[in-house]
Amino acid sequence: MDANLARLQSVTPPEGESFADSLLHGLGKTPKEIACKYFYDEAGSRLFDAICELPEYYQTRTEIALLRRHAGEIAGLMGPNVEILEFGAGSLRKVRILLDAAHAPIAYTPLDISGDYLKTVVHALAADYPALALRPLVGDFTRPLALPALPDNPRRVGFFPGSTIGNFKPDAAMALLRAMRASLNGGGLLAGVDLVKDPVKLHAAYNDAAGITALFNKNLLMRANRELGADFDPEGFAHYAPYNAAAHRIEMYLISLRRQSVSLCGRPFEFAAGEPVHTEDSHKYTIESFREMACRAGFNPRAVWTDEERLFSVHWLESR
Ligand code: AVI
Repeated sequence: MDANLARLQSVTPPEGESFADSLLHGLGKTPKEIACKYFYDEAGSRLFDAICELPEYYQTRTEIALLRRHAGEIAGLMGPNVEILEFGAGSLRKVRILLDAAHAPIAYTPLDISGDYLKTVVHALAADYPALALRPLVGDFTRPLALPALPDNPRRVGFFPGSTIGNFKPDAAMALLRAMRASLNGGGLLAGVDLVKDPVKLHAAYNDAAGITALFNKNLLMRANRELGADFDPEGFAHYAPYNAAAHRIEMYLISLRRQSVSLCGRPFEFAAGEPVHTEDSHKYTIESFREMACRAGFNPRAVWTDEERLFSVHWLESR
């Protein structure tokens, strides 16, 4: 065990609703749906990492380039001796850029819904940053968080990269920003936000030629088979991800390719040929529309950085 690495701690109360409950509920609705937070078991988290490497998925490399280019300025805005709290930490790749630039950061608190995955990735970071207190937390950042206090109460800044905010409907996104602001105790938030752009480019990012996004989508069905003994045939469903230009969002579905019946927790679910199961929305913002939402959530939007093609944006928001 690395001396600077605390034991993985759970910070949200045990889920009132399990994967099974949520799936039974969502597949009982018309139209059918599966909540996108269930993408991220260990297999799904790895598939998402593979998506981030795809040539079509410009988000990750564009955001990383922005963080690298402006790391000095970002570190100045964050200030010295901070605790960085990352919401939905994933592979922990991007935070290294902040940790390398920050002035004597005291602690890093990655929060992720996939405890198994977090446990694996956090060790490498502990070895590379021996002076940093690392406090991995497993939990769902959309739910109330009981964050343990650190000795000396360092100023806390939030890090919410990857445009995960886009996976929430606008009302929920604003509520989430409000809740984050509350858990930052007056500290700022650095957020990565994907921008509205050419629909062809957006479509390609969610319909990659190698079919990794399709596998990521179908992992929901495979997860139900693995964890709940369901009998989904992943080949019986197609990945479908159109861009809804009016609503500024990619919508992701699994389409049943034939009439079929699937057994889940002892209950049969009927799917018509062509019937969609909604699995995700990925909302895109303009710089102005995101800043406006952040304002309504109680932040003062300060610096914003974007690339030459205006594909992606990184925002520094100060708590009001
Ligand atoms: C995590 N989230 C921001 C990704 C997105 O782009 O909405 C999830 C994803 N879904 C398909 N590809 C990537």
